[in-house]
Amino acid sequence: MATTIELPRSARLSKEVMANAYRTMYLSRRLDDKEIQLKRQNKTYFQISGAGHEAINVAAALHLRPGYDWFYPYYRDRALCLQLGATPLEMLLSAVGAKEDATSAGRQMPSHWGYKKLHIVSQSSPTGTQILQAVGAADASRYFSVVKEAAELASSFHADEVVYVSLGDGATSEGEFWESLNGAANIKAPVLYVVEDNGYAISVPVDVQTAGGNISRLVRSFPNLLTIECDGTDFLQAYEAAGSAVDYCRNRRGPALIHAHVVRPYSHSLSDDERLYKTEEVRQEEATRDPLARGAKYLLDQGLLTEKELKEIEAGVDREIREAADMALEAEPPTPDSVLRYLYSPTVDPTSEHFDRPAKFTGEPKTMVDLINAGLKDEMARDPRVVVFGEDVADCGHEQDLPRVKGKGGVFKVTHGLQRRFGSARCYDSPLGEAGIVGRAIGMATRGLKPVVEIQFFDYIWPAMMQIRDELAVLRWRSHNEFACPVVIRVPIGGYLGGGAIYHSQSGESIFTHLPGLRVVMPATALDANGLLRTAIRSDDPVLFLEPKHLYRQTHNRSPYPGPDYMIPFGKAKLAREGADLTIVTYGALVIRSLEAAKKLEADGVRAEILDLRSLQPYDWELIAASVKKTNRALVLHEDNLSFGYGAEIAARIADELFEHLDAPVRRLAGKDVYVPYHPRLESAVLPQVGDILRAARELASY
Ligand SMILES: Cc1ncc(C[n+]2csc(CCOP(=O)(O)OP(=O)(O)O)c2C)c(N)n1
Repeated sequence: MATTIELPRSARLSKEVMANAYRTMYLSRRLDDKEIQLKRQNKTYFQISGAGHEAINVAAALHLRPGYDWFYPYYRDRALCLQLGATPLEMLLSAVGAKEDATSAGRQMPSHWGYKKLHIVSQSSPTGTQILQAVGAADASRYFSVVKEAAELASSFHADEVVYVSLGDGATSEGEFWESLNGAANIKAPVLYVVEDNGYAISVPVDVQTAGGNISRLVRSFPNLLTIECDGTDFLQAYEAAGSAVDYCRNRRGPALIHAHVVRPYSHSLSDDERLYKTEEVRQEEATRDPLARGAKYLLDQGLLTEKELKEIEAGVDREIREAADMALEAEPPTPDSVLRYLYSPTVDPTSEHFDRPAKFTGEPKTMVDLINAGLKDEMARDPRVVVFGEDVADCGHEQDLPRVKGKGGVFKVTHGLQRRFGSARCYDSPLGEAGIVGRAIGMATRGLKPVVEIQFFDYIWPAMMQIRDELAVLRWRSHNEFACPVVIRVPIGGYLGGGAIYHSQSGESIFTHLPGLRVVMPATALDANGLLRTAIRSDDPVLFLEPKHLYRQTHNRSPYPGPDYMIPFGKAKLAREGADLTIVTYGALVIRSLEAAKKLEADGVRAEILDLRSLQPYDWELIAASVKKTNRALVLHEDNLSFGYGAEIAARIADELFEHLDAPVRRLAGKDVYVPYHPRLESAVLPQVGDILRAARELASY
């Protein structure tokens, strides 16, 4: 029987490829040097280098396909980006923060890569967020391969595409790394992890950082994960490793992780001096492993290049960098008036008339849960890109058991029946990890899907905060509209449950309305929930969709089904009650309580006007102003804590812009500045009650 001997891949590399690889490595290093020089001349504002990481970078890029595969590179990946097709001029335009900077138009620090045409997704500074998004991008790949109608609408999808993500040894300590490995290994996501281990995270040595000092040892037992440890400063070794890992991912066998040992000769960044924490011996030993010097020596030793040819390559690169630097220094800076551009979609405006669609009612009145569920079903039927996942949202985690069980569909049953109707590819349980839910959703949305994810309780949204604050809300703005991630996050919120206590009754909407780039809505009725959810899903911005869970199954806020096209624009409040004597501005669970208080106020001859904001960011200033101009008195009311709360913003703006119309100070009534306790008597003492509203309104009316 014949035996096939697999030649090492590197043995098949031509002289041209080797010389070209060296050229990219040298280009990357000299670009770092140029940026350092420019920074020292105060012509740029920040520098962080890829020095020492060039060999593994170029080796990996040679096995990957720009504009075909997807990339989530770490800030040291200059050589990878160059090898994929980014140009020295593009990089130097980032360094000077030029208007024409392709990555961010002067908004991000340099080395925060992002080149749409190459599928290099805009990167941020948090050291672990990119990893979960990469799993999301790979999950999108899985989705497209199963839901063919969605694939037809995708801007780019290839059945054997790979998602590259890199990180440092320090970043492997982030929870998001471990969360991502669990997720990727579980679904066999085609993610190529490259851990570029230069032995330090700023000043922290890897043996202080990582148990046992070696990340490969820790990750080896993940099922479906291929791990390869290599010397990432040795180009040929790195090339072999990357080849095997990429093949593994392309063949859909699972994720692969390359643990590449590299060096970091230029300190952490230009703000760091490694001599403060590295001994001279360590520095000298690292210098012997410099990939650039090793690469040049190999080419000469093997006779692949002569000294002269090497010098010619280097001289060509030096010239190219000089020319690029001259051009970058001439480039126009961004204009100050551009600074607010692209926080939101420039083409889809969810506050516009387009999102104002009338209801066509049918059937009996339904609860808020029913009409959110109906809205999800409508949207999933309308658009194959709508995908629902989160903790417990599926009917049954074991699909084969579906015929024999009734189905769960979320702890509040809001997603009940979605898996059964649309299949397990379109509605599924995620692992219990909120950063993972949002991070993966961001990766999927970047690729054109419309994830509508659930965070089980608002109280548990915090692990996802980094993804929401630093990624979800920011991606479009930081990439100057090159990338977007219009995810909808549904979140049951709030108290008045009696027994919900500290960790099932929290509010905190103002923390999110404070984030530019994020839309925040909170309906109080079944009809509004249905109309606003459709708007959220069809808009092109990320939306935090807050569902007051106390209102889920009430009878007072029910409505017949309004039809599959019913929509309410964002930023439009509802006049919940007309009045002439004072304005109550509120939302969520306090709308019904205000209405009850208003009825009682009638007995005093006071007619309260009640505005249900519904949409918290943007909010309906026009209606607030019109109402306060009419009543001359304003009470702002919410369930969340009083201090630094949502009402402070509204009250301040009324005081500021409507001062001449006021006959009394602007009043606020809100939850006490404490946590919601378990016993219903204690809960009632913390959250505003009808009696409290009545008292506050009477006081204000008689001021
Ligand atoms: C979440 C987060 N925490 C802290 C920082 C500050 N910081 C920037 S780089 C860095 C060290 C990263 O080390 P490593 O992952 O090993 O990458 P290296 O810089 O060594 O290539 C730290 C702590 C950050 N950017 N993000």
